[in-house]
Amino acid sequence: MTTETTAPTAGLPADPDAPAVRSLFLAGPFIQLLDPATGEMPDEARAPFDLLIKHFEAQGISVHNAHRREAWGAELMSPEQCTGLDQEEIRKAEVFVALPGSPPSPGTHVEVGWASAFDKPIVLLLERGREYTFLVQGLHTVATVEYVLYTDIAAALPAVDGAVRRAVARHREAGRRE
Ligand code: 5HM
Repeated sequence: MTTETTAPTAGLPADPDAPAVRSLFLAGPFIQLLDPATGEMPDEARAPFDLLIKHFEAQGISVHNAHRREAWGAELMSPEQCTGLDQEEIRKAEVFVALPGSPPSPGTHVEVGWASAFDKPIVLLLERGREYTFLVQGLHTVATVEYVLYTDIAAALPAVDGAVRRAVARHREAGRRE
């Protein structure tokens, strides 16, 4: 398990031999973060997504994220619209990164299931001191998973980069052995 204190240096790829990553799906809690008065995510709820999206895109990675796609709640899709779209985008993405949420995000847990069933390299961002369900804790026994324990997402960005790099490298290595 990676922590923000033992992280390798930032940047993807900082190591010239590290595998390049072209696309990524970023999942996380959505409905529970909408302000009932406005139907939109308040700034503080958007911040971790916004930070991660900008961080990955600055490295040339194409990021698919439903929160941004749906204008942070202002253009919320129907279940019929978003389900197939999300599944297809996860299928197409090279890496799946998720904040499973605490309290848990039901949609994100469905997506974690899809990503592991599609055999994607997975990075799970877990907030320190929170509880996560057994199948999230144990997902690494059935899929290529890197966990990042964080207190502050911004401080954890180098650890996130290291986890993405390792998940992709381990996945490619496993593919070569098969
Ligand atoms: O159950 P929850 O809303 O927390 O599910 C969030 C996850 O489902 C996100 O990762 C997002 O990719 C997907 N989702 C979506 O794409 C969810 C909703 C609302 O539940 C939505 N579009 N409108």
